[in-house]
Amino acid sequence: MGLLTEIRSSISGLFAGSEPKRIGIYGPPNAGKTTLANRIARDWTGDAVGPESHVPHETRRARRKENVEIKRNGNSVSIDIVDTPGVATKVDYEEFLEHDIEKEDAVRRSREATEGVAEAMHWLREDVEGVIYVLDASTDPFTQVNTMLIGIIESQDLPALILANKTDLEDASVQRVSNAFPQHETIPLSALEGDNMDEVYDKIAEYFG
Ligand SMILES: Nc1nc2c(ncn2[C@@H]2O[C@H](COP(=O)(O)OP(=O)(O)OP(=O)(O)O)[C@@H](O)[C@H]2O)c(=O)[nH]1
Ligand SMILES: [Mg+2]
Repeated sequence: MGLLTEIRSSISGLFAGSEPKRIGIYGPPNAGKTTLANRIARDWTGDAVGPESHVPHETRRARRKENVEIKRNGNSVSIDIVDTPGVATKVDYEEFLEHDIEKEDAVRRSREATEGVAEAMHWLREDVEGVIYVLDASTDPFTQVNTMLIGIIESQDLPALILANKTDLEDASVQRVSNAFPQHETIPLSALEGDNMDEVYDKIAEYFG
């Protein structure tokens, strides 16, 4: 190795440990991904990532919040959070019509959401180094899980933290979510109320630190 190459590689070695990890927040539409991304961003940087909405497919392009530094027990872990559009098997414009959105707007939204899903899948294969998988604990996990997404996570061997969100709702069952992912640990939370965020941050540090 030439001297210059050697110097360059030792310099990049110095910085390798402090490079933020790119963590994608994945899951079905309406699970609370943006609510969670905003909570994490607000807790550690003071500003939000994007708008939250009860209308599914609110997030239609992936959004990134860079360099979020989470401090845990004297250590700190630096992550870029990528909030992705909800991954559904298909995006139907009629879904939007139920939310009082005009047809033309609904068709545009469903086209954007479909492109967003393809983009989120692409990032999962090419760009993301860890996954936070958010499910709505108040509905059946088997209707929410996308097998293609799980397949990519497994084949890329990405560290994946499974979160059972919306535990504040009466119908929430964390057990149902953890039964759907027997090989993983499932962490309960309410992104909306901010319940159990300490454990979520501990796990983020443990999985992605
Ligand atoms: N009760 C309850 N509602 C929540 C919670 N987290 C999110 N929500 C609500 O669920 C709805 C969807 O939240 P978002 O954060 O926009 O969901 P998303 O997963 O980003 O949805 P898309 O961008 O459409 O894929 C909103 O009305 C949120 O207020 C929670 O912990 N408890
Ligand atoms: Mg969203």
